[in-house]
Amino acid sequence: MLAQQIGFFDRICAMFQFLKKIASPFTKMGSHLGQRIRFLFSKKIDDAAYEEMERLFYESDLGAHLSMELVDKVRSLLKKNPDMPTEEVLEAIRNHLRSILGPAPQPISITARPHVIMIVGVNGSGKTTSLAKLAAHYRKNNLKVLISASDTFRAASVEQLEKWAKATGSELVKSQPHSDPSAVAFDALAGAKARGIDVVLIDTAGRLQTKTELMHELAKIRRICQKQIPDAPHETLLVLDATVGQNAIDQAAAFHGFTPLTGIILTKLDGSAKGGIIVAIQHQLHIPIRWVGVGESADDLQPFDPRAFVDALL
Ligand SMILES: Nc1nc2c(ncn2[C@@H]2O[C@H](COP(=O)(O)OP(=O)(O)OP(=O)(O)O)[C@@H](O)[C@H]2O)c(=O)[nH]1
Ligand SMILES: [Mg+2]
Repeated sequence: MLAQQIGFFDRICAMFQFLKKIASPFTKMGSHLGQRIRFLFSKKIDDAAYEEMERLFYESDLGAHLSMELVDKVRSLLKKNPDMPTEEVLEAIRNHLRSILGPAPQPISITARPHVIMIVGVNGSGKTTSLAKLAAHYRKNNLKVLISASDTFRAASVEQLEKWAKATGSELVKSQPHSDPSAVAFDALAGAKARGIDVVLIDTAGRLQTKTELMHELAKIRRICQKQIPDAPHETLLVLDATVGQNAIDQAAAFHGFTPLTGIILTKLDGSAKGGIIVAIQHQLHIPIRWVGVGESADDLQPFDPRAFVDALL
């Protein structure tokens, strides 16, 4: 009886978690930013209050430049209309953030076959897990997926991919540990062309953006892919961990310099109370956020929705 009750309780908890996730991927994020700004407005707005407002924006990872820009905006609005209701000020801030983020990115249509997606990023940012989530997404759309295990640096990564390939019904091309990652990608693309694969997902080893030699390796993988398919990779997605804060900007700028990025997957938003980094990246680098990771399982990946994001932040 007790076991039955516990089972029932677990199911209710799981259902609750699921509902929370589908309600908004950003449920956990930033809710206190809006509350704290409302609290500031409940008192007198003086220079100290503006300073505090700037600090609140900055702590939400919006970056120094944008935090200042937002405070200037509020200052000029209140100068023109000192009695402006708080909710109108907040809506003006939301509109400013929305204009930076732009409309939701159009879903990328798979026009080339195979459509090749290379996944890059620093160690542990969530590359392999995000790749698995993408494999699950494309498999759900009845596309044939092949994974290239081009992280030949970390032996365990092949095991990790074997598990995911099996779970998602994807094919896997792998090689010996420490073999050339470009050679694996070359073989994967050859196999994909021969076997009528729709989507190729290339996993790569984690690398620090400051290690130039390793960054050149990414450019090499790209060149070798083009020997098989001249316009591959059709997408290069940088996986960024939302919890690292402003360092994500440095990562994005450095990776973009070595291999042009077509988009960003921002992971671990389920564990972040911030997320303003999304706007800071758009503001400074104009690289679209395509997907957000909100957990560790295969279906915890969602297309980025700027409107839902801004509403959750404020
Ligand atoms: N909570 C949460 N955890 C995540 C998310 N994405 C990945 N992880 C976890 O982050 C850890 C690292 O994920 P990996 O996918 O192995 O990261 P990686 O970038 O491939 O790592 P390396 O290949 O070693 O560079 C794992 O424990 C994942 O389960 C996410 O969106 N939310
Ligand atoms: Mg990995």
